[in-house]
Amino acid sequence: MKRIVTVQDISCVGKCSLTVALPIISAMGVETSILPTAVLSTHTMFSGFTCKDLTDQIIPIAEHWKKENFTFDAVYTGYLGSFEQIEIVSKFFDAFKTEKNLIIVDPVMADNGKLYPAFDEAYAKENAKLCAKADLIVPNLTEASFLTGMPYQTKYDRQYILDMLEALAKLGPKYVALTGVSFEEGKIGVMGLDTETGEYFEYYTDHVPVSYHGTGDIFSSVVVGALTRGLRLKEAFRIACDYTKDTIAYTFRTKGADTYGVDFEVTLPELIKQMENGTDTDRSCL
Ligand code: PXL
Repeated sequence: MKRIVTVQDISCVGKCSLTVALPIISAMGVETSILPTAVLSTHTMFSGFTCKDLTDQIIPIAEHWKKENFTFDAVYTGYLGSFEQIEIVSKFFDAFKTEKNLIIVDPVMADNGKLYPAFDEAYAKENAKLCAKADLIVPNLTEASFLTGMPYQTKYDRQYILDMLEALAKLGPKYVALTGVSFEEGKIGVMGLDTETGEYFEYYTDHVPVSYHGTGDIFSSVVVGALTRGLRLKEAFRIACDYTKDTIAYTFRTKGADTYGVDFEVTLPELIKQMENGTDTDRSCL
């Protein structure tokens, strides 16, 4: 069985970060080790949340894992709490990168044109350095604009997205994928670039016009699970787009709009069925 490690916070209530990555990637048939970077009572969209920072635990945990000779088929990072944490996670990448494994960075820090409350521009710049070490990055449009310095636009054409992908590629990752891309009313999806071959890929689904917390983490977790199971890049993003859209649609149908989180637990069986095509082979070519 393949094994990944995901490095992000645990928000005890509020479906995001580790409380979605762990069940989703496990359900996809991949052992999911975790490295919690902080324990929060809830995610930061609730007021009055508590937070215990665990930055000082990252290096001792990594040293123990090294002694035990643990290796990971992928290292996946999401929400990281501080500038200092990014520097330490960057060292963690150096320690656990192998020739075959994938480093996947979801540079979680912003949405809808704005940084999340805990972050500033200096944090965004440091995040760009982490992206440089990744094999694949999956920013949304807002995060991509903070990473590249390109203006954030809500109305854009294909050239703007191509330019954004080129600018992200210049940061250094092998593959870049922009999420939340929409060229057509009622459709939304992902557009990506393999910087080595110059090939683009894209996939769109119907746009359910509602926003829930944690759906970016669900999307990235599915991409990580699918790639680790040996699926190709395009296929992994198709499955992630469909699963995220179906889960949002189900939640909207049964609960209506709120900002809490989606009922991904209900749609997991469908995702598991999609994984029947997983090959579990090493990815010689994405
Ligand atoms: O879903 C991203 C996320 C993860 N973890 C924490 C957050 C957020 C987004 O706000 O606050 C703690």
